[in-house]
Amino acid sequence: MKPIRIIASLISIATLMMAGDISVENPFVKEVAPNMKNSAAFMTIKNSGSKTVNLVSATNDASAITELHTHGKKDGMMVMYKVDKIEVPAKGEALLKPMGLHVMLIGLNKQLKEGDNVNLELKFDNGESVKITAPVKKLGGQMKPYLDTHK
Ligand SMILES: [Cu+2]
Repeated sequence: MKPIRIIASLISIATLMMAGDISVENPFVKEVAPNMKNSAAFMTIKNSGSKTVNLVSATNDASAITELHTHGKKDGMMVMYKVDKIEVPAKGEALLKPMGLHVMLIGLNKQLKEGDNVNLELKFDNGESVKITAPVKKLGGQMKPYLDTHK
């Protein structure tokens, strides 16, 4: 191995150590119609550590309120509801996706259109805090029943 490659490897190891156990992949926020006041962020959260880590809160720069939500059946109806945490298993991942777990953006302070970005900060119960930038994407008609339950 050439000296320069050894140095590069050491730097990447140091970066990984500082970065902690949590990483976020493929974040995106759903584009919504101009009259909609809420949207949601989706992503894959990965945990490279040997202990379960929970996402316990989040903030973002596009809405007044940020909540952790899931989607499921209650009294025979498909509804959204708030959860206290989203579990990211050790050496595993949590998948936040339409019709499932999501970060809810309530009270949008601007219209979100494809091409915009939303900055989010995710806080975990191991003390880690992860900042991400999520592009706004158009998801099409599949999201309609999902958004209707967010009135
Ligand atoms: Cu929701």
